[in-house]
Amino acid sequence: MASTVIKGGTVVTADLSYEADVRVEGGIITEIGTGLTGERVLDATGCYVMPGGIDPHTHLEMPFMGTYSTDDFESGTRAAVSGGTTMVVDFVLPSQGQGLMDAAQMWHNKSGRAHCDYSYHMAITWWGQKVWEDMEASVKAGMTSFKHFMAYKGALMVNDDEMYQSFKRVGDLGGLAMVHAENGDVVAELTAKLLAEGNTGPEAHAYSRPPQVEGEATNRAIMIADMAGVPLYVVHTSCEDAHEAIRRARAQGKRVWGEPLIQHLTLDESEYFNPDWDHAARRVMSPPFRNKRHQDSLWAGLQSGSLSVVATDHCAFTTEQKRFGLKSFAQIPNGTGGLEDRMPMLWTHGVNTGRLTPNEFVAVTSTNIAKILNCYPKKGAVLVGADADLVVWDPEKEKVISAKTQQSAIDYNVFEGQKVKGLPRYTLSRGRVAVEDGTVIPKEGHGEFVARAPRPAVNRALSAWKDLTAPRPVARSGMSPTGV
Ligand code: DUC
Ligand code: ZN
Ligand code: ZN
Ligand code: ZN
Repeated sequence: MASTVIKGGTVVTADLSYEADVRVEGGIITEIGTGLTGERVLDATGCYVMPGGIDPHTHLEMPFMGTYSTDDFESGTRAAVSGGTTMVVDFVLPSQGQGLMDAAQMWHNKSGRAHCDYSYHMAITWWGQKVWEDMEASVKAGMTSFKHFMAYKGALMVNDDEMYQSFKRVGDLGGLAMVHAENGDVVAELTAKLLAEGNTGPEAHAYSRPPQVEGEATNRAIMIADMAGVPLYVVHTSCEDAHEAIRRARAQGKRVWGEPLIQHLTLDESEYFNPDWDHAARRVMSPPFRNKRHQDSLWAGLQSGSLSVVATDHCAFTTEQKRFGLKSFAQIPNGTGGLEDRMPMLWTHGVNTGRLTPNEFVAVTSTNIAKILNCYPKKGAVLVGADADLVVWDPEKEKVISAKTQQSAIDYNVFEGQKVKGLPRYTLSRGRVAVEDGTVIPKEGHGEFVARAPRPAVNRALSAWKDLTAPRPVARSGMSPTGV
């Protein structure tokens, strides 16, 4: 089998930086050392050799708000590898009444053209016996993480009773509970009020989903997860209010993780007040962009370790699709792109500014989520035996982000005009060179599904609620005090 050697670079992992060559054969890393030779040599002089990025939050070709997100598994994963990301985790979204495995089959049918590996989270979009049963089949098929929408009332939202029952089931199956944490009832009230007052433009979007709706829902989900005894992953943590709840939970020993998006870290709410309607509408996503106070909180969370993962929520709609909402911001399809730009933007604004070390960069773009989702060290590692999902990162390479040169299939880029420094020289997907000197070498269908095993051992929250071991007086009903 032909071998490739990445030569002359500095290996950078979440733990260590050291000079070494890396040999790749048959899709995996077979040797790390000095003076290695191989049939093909990739020059990594002056570069960092890092685990390829993992974006755990994408919506490719997702049916949503009356349309489908425009980037599919083909253009989406082409954009991913272009920016140094070698694995995406997309959300299977069953329609109302649809079985989970039925929906997963639909996602398998869409993902056949992927250029890099992928996995799925399962969304719990409705609740019933069929869902309860299918959850076990989902875990057996390697889809062990279950997302719950606390917003999108009347569509995707689940109520607290359903969420508690589902969380308990996830815990029993050794899975990971996930939430989109916004109080959907309050969002619906605020949206109706704003529209009734004549506030129909995209700038009203941010007012319909203030930080409080996210802080409240995040805290509620954490408490429900604690009572259900399940670890919790909070997607798109955008504000201090949500971060505060996550920080507190972690300090109490709860297994809770927060995921800021590159968009929330680098773009702020002033975007919605741009007089150009298209400009503002293209940036409508949920949660909305926040102000600097919240951005500072997210950066501090990454630096201190209270926030664990940087993702994108990549859900790209064209300008034409955004214009569905010309008369009402509530009809603007929610979502922005970012897959291609996450790594260069985080390097530029995180590493080049001194906020993050290169090792911390690897942790928050790849290794942490590989561990949380239980696919480490197959993914997220530079180790012999690991998948050769690698990025040869040139810290001196620069570009100006532009829709004209992007891989994504939409007609604009929310980071348009931003100068980034730090880009892939090579991206390898299971050993295959997918980017060479910054140019994508496409191969549709190269990507494979990554199944993930459940993990019962870590599946217990540590709060007093669960501590029923101490002897306590017994009440007449036979129950003892809860100890809370
Ligand atoms: N938020 C978005 O902006 N788009 C997709 C779904 C979501 O929660
Ligand atoms: Zn969401
Ligand atoms: Zn503009
Ligand atoms: Zn999302």
